[in-house]
Amino acid sequence: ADEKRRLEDEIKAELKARNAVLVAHYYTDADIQRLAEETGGCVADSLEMARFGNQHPASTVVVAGVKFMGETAKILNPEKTVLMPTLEATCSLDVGCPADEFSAFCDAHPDRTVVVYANTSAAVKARADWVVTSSCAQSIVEHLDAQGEKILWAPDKHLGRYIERTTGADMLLWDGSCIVHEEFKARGVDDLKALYPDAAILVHPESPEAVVDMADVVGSTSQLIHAVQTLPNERFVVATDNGIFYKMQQLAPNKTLIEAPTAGNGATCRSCAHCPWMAMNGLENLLHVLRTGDQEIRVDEALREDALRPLRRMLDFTA
Ligand code: CIZ
Ligand code: SF4
Repeated sequence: ADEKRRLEDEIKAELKARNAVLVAHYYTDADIQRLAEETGGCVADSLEMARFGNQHPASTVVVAGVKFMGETAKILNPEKTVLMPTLEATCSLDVGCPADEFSAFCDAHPDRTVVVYANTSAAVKARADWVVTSSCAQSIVEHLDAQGEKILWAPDKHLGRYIERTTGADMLLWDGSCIVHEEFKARGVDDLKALYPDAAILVHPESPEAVVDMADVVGSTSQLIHAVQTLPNERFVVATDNGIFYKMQQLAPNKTLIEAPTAGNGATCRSCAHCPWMAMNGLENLLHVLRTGDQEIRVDEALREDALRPLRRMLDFTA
């Protein structure tokens, strides 16, 4: 505990000395989220992280999350230094959508408007017409569908399928998935529902369709947090990365939160629904990058300009 305290104090001092701000995702470990809050940074989803980093006057933005979030910060803030605790923190959606294969897929379907999820590399974004996050994907696809556009969607097939069903848009889906959300099991959720009939089921749409179908609320991280604060239920079954419990419990201390099962028999698995890449953000590597300037995000300028266009569209649309 003393050691942790020492690390935290040193990180706080380094953030000040460097004119740096810490921006953390809801899925990072509680220590990191707490530190972001205590130092005037923010804890947010990827859309809010992008906005916050963009508006904050600090000259260095430290992004605790996964690589695409750091890249997005750099694309929006080329004049700022963007550091991450580790550049090794990636995402199965990003890894599962290599830019060359994706580009060939787009070439094969030139009649479609290309919409990509924020969880992609700068090179994939550069090929897109629109970038979306799970909090704005539905309204952006609705907007495009209303204009009669056919959509090519990448990379998450579960989120794509959900949006296709809710909007009725014509969507061609890339075959990608999140290794965390993909593991939630409908059978397990069903068992919990029998045990706690009064509980509201909250599901992130990166989860399999059968789990999404059982939800009382389907939504992005910020929408699920809002649901815990506003629904009258005392108990919630939550199907998303368990890093989110820190913020949910902080904002709704009297509610009981239960992790959705990643096994079919209703057993909960304490460490299953936690992204291994988000978990790579720790106090020690955070302090190290603040001291050394190591693990800096760099994006090629021509690529940056191409990736900025669809990102700007999203930010302007949601402004
Ligand atoms: O699963 C992720 O990486 C999410 C939900 C990102 C986001 O949009 O905040
Ligand atoms: Fe990617 Fe899933 Fe981890 Fe989010 S939780 S960063 S989508 S692997």
